Amino acid sequence: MISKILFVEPPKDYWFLMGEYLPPPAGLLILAAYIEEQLPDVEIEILDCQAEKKDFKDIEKYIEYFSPSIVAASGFTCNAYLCARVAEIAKKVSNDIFTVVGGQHFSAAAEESLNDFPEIDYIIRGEGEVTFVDLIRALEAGKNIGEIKGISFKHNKEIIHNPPRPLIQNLDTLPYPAYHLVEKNIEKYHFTMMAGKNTRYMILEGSRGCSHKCSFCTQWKHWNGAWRTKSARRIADEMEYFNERFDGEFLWLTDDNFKYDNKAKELWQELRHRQFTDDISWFFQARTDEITQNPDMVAKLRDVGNNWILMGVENNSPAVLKDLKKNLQVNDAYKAVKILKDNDIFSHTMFIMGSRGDTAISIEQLRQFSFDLGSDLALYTILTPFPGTEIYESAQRFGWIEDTNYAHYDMAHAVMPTETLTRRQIQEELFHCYKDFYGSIPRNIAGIFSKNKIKRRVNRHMAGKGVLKSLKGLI
Ligand code: B12
Ligand code: SF4
Repeated sequence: MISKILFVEPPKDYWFLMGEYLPPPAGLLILAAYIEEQLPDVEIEILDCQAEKKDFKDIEKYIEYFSPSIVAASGFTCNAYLCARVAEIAKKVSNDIFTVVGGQHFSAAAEESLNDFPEIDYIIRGEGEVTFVDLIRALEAGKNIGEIKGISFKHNKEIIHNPPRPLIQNLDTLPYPAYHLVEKNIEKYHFTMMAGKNTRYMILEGSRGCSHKCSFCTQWKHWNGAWRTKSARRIADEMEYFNERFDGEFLWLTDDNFKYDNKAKELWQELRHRQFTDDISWFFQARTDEITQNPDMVAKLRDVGNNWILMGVENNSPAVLKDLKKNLQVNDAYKAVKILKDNDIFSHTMFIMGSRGDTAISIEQLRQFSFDLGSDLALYTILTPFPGTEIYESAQRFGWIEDTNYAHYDMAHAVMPTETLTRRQIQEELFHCYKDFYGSIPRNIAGIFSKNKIKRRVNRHMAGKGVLKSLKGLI
């Protein structure tokens, strides 16, 4: 009898580059909402260890107390071991508990994970909602798991990967994320650097997937190379609901590729109609080419609260961009930063170093490019071979990976060398990027005295001693 499901958000490390934050466990809330809708008799709880400051001992006690039929967890590559540990604890409490994991890492590394972690019963690959509900129904009815699309599992020591599940056609049919399940924690969710310590931070989905195919990115493969969006009205409805029902004031859209063409105008109309202004700020990620092609819409969305945009600029070298299959012009980066600045939108750029051909000279050129670009926040990262990416396949084939500890797959640790730089040298280069950018006296003075409170806050964090100390610790 499947009567209770416990979702566990394990205790994780902070991504120190973005300062202090506590995110709601968005993926789990989205899944939980669908299960609640389809299987109203199943009792669901979410144990958010980050919000509730619980450790693995507490997880064990909670599983004993709640006595669930299924324990489920989700994690990125750098959190994979934590999810496996949750499954291990569940099995320790009772071997009858079914353990289920999903998400981008486990989908891509299903075979390896089932081999390495015998405590995991089922891996749900790709889109989770329908597959998880089918699994629960099959377990309840004692039906053959082999018929459920999208699942990987072990049967008599053999690993079985059922065929993939087709994607949900219309994302508007999904229920709203089940924030009511974490209501007791809701006032704790915040993102200090982005919105301040006391501003309530909530995550919602505008779209899933991406139509580009960058060689370092897990996102497009996870969603079968398709980009699907909710309608503008539905996104606005969710934003309004989060604000009115839960006082959400800083809303993070999970979109990795916000496409202006498809919905920006309608979204602006919807939000304007609902009198969205600056009181509710919201964020997404967009490509520089999308921004340069849609300056008018960028300006309009600013008027209804979109005050921070993250852009994957990645690199200054057209050859590296080609290698990364990013399909962007370097010049778009300059134009996009200018468009954001002209509209008082906080411009956040991301850079990738550590490509195979990178040298000390090419990284110095990348640094120089990032200074010239002059975005408000520059985050430098190290090329990381996440399972499921093309880079991972090449790295495996050619034996580039020197560090196989997934806990280090956070884009701040160098896990493979380049042709000319050791991992230690890459780590030192990363340190220098931050030291040179955030140690600049004119930039710091401009940050401290900026009229824009976001810029003052970001400057305080990035120019503080904490970031450089953490980066030095990685060398
Ligand atoms: C919001 C976000 C964050 C937030 C926090 C999110 C959180 N709650 O912890 C912040 C800013 C803190 C963050 C940090 C990082 N992030 Co981040 N983040 C995201 C983002 C934009 C949205 C996540 C989300 O909620 N998606 C919506 C849900 C519905 O999708 P989903 O989780 O994939 O879940 C679906 C399925 O995968 C499946 N599923 C997932 N889990 C499970 C579990 C079960 C049991 C089942 C049945 C199904 C299932 O069902 C769900 C519904 O279909 C994603 C990109 C994206 N668009 O997904 C990146 C992403 C997850 N982040 C990524 C990375 C690399 C990081 C960082 C390491 C560094 C960085 N550059 O930001 C840090 C790590 C921090 C840490 N130590 O945990 C990568 C992960 C790649 C990988 N394989 O590891 C992603 C995919 C971005 C990318 N394009 O590469 N992130
Ligand atoms: S990096 Fe961005 S543009 Fe490239 S595939 Fe991933 S989400 Fe799409």
